[in-house]
Amino acid sequence: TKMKIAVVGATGLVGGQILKVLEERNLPVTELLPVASERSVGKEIIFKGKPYKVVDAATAISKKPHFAIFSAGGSTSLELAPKFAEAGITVIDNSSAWRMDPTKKLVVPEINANTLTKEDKIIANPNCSTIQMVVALNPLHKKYKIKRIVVSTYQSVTGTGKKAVDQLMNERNGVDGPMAYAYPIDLNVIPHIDVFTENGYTKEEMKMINETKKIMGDDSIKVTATTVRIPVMGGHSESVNIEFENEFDMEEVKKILGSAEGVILEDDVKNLKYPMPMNAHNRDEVFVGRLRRDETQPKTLNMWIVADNLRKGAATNAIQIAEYLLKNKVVVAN
Ligand code: A2P
Ligand code: 11C
Repeated sequence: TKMKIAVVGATGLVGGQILKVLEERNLPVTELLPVASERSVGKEIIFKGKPYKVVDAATAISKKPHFAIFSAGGSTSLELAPKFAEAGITVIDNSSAWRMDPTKKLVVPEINANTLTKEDKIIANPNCSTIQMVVALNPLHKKYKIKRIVVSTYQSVTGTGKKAVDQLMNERNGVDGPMAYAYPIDLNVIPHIDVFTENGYTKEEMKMINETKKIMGDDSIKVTATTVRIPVMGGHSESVNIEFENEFDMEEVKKILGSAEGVILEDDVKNLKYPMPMNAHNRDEVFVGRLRRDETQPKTLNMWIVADNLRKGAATNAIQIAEYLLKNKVVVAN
């Protein structure tokens, strides 16, 4: 089989992870079309030991790849994704541009890839902090039905992009440089991710609220969120309080999470085992631990969820969507 794939935003932080995950996994990529802005055209990218030159979007479209994985920001996606789609190319988009569009599917393969058809030419990849939460919660929702989720996040600077990683490292090294955030991030905690909206919540918080309902296909789930940036690189962490409709059994919860697709249960406090971004870094799975009953309220569970936001939160999830489409012959490589 010959499979052509365009990576739009190939020179960015998520783009780099997409290339890395593509090299590691088994997609039969025979031709890569790295796309970036005009200023990067002609730049060389090494993929599977072979050099590829960065091309512009029009050149990539003319080569008719089977897939285009986008990670170049919302406005680039709004402009370019329809052009790829019109040429018959299946777009998997990492930006927030199409996620809440009722005509587009918002997909986490473990949960709802089975809704995808040949008609879906632009497929939205959810926000990183949403993905890791729903991967862990959906199997419990199926069993006990979630009523309400209260989540607080501890998010890696890698979620912001290269500029933020540089800000953190510059501060750590005592060097001046451009600021990705309104405040220093090293030795600090910033309760502000993405822009503030009318209701006082940030856009990141509203993404967690709205995307969770859409992915799990249940508008009755109540979600409230506080999203926070911390000086960490390896992944996002989340403290999650979940109230169920039905009573649960803790041993059964552990069994469900222990065998859930894409989840690794790391819950052994006697041996100081719990998920941390340091360990989740460069892994494709979602790590869950610190399971305990909320003793202030019935049918309510506390847990801690960690994942590499650039992997399962972005690159890996997008590539798993492509893998699903190929495996189920929704997209046919020839
Ligand atoms: P470039 O490197 O040429 O600016 P990050 O989020 O890490 O900053 O990365 C953003 C990615 O999106 C980069 O690869 C960037 O390319 C790419 N990009 C930005 N604007 C466009 C555009 N108009 N068309 C294609 N790619 C773009
Ligand atoms: C962050 N979650 O960690 C953001 C990054 O909607 O895809 C991803 C933003 C998005 O800053």
